[in-house]
Amino acid sequence: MSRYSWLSLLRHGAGQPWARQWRDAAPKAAYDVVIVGAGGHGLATAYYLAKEHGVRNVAVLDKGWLGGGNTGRNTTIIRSNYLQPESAALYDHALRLWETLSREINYNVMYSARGVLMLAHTHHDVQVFKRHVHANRLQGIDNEWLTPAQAAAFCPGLDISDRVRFPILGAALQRRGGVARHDAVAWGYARAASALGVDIIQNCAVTGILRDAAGVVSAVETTCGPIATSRVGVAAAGHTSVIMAMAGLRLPLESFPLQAFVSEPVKPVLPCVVMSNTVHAYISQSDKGELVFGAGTDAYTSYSQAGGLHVAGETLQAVLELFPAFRRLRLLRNWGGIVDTTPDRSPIIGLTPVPGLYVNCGWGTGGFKATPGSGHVFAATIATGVPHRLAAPFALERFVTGRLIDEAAAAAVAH
Ligand code: FAD
Ligand code: PYC
Repeated sequence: MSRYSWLSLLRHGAGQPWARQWRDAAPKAAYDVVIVGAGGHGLATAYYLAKEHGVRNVAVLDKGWLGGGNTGRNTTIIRSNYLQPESAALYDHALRLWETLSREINYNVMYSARGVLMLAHTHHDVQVFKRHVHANRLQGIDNEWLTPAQAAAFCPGLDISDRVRFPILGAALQRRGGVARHDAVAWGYARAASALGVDIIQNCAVTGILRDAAGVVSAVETTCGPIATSRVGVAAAGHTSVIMAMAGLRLPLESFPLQAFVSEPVKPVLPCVVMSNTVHAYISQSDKGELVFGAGTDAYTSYSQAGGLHVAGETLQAVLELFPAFRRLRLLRNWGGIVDTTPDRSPIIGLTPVPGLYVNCGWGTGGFKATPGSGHVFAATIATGVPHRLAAPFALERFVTGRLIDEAAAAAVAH
């Protein structure tokens, strides 16, 4: 793989053709590890397996195209202002990796730490966000409380008057929070993993998980034939329950559609990310100029990637409640993804009762921000067979022991 640099840009500008970014691999008969799902989490896992653990005989299989799941459908908000110490540590691990990711994988993922502002409109919001601010500061994570005037100074365009239906009483700001380019994250990890020998196989759906006489994983059945392996890592987001059922496992997961929306592009009008639980919407502006926004999941479980029309209407109403001026913009597109939520709104990362089968799921509406950290700790867990220190609290067993990690409030607007 040639490294991207000013020099390579000059060479290609002078006519040298660009090479393919990753190999279009044909499946081999056997691999040391098979990862199911070529979203950001699966690709990052494969990259760190190869890079940090020397496990290079790895295949990443996807039933569609890489990054075509939630990784390519999300609104790209990145932050680590979670309440519980276990989650704050995990998400901040990811945030630290974001800060150097473009250099690490030699691919511009356009991580932009433009600040995430969480608006408080009720006294309950004020109490909850101040609690998050205090907890985060004790955990060594940046988060600060702003008065309405400070919030408007940070994010011009916010209406802090009391003429609006839900006046802003203050806001929690995480300055290191921001956004990144979702496709670039998938492409960058794919390119870097492929360069280390990982096979990325698109249009290859896993249809079965086979076990030997001792019950240990021995192969996966796929639409491109059987593949032998003793370790399978599932990172399939909304379709995790379907895949785990192939091994006879039922996980505490529900899958819901979650929608995203973009407006036509306009000149820079919104310099930061704004989230509001009470009005129930979040919004940022992409580097292309589009306003990118969304709100909550559908109320009913579904595998439809469309989502309910009434949710679209409510999301538009909420955004316009916050920013009435955006009423004049045209909506360009909207789409949905299938998010997998757990009862405590925290992910599940680790081993399963089936030897050789590992799972990384339950990120619900908030797993994009975790992508590098999730891949990093999942790779260590698969490589060693022992949960990574930061992944250990997120084991499946917590739903038996009762040591839940309740992040319903930190999950913000979405669920
Ligand atoms: P995915 O990217 O969904 O990848 C899973 C892959 O598994 C898919 O490519 C799929 O094709 C593949 N697959 C499924 N079944 C099979 C099979 N049988 N065989 C082979 N492959 C299979 N998170 C944030 O942090 N910030 C946000 O702002 C944010 N906004 C969101 C907005 C929307 C509209 C949505 C839908 C989600 C949002 N999220 C956000 C959540 C985030 O997108 C996800 O948590 C994260 O992208 C999950 O990544 P992943 O790699 O686990 O899953
Ligand atoms: O987790 O920050 C988040 C988020 C924002 C929009 C969807 N999820």
